Amino acid sequence: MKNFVLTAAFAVLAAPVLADAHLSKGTITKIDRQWNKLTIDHGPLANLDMPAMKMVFQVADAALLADLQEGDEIEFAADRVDGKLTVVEIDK
Ligand SMILES: [Cu+2]
Repeated sequence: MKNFVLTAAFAVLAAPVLADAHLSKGTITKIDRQWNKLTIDHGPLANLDMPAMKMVFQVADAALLADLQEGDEIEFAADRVDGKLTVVEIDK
């Protein structure tokens, strides 16, 4: 029984970590709601083979910007969409 409880606790604690493995950390330094762009001071992006830097991203969907403010620390996923580096997911 004790083992079961420990295993269940591990599964609950580990699941969000594993689910977020594709996300990278960053701080929003500028929001351009007119053109759906974000400037993010970001950590390394493994999937894009990119080191940490500050840069502008296209945003896939304006709805992603709804709750954001400059200075927010986020976790996000970026990918190439039509040749442009684009934020496709944001987790605040
Ligand atoms: Cu970059």
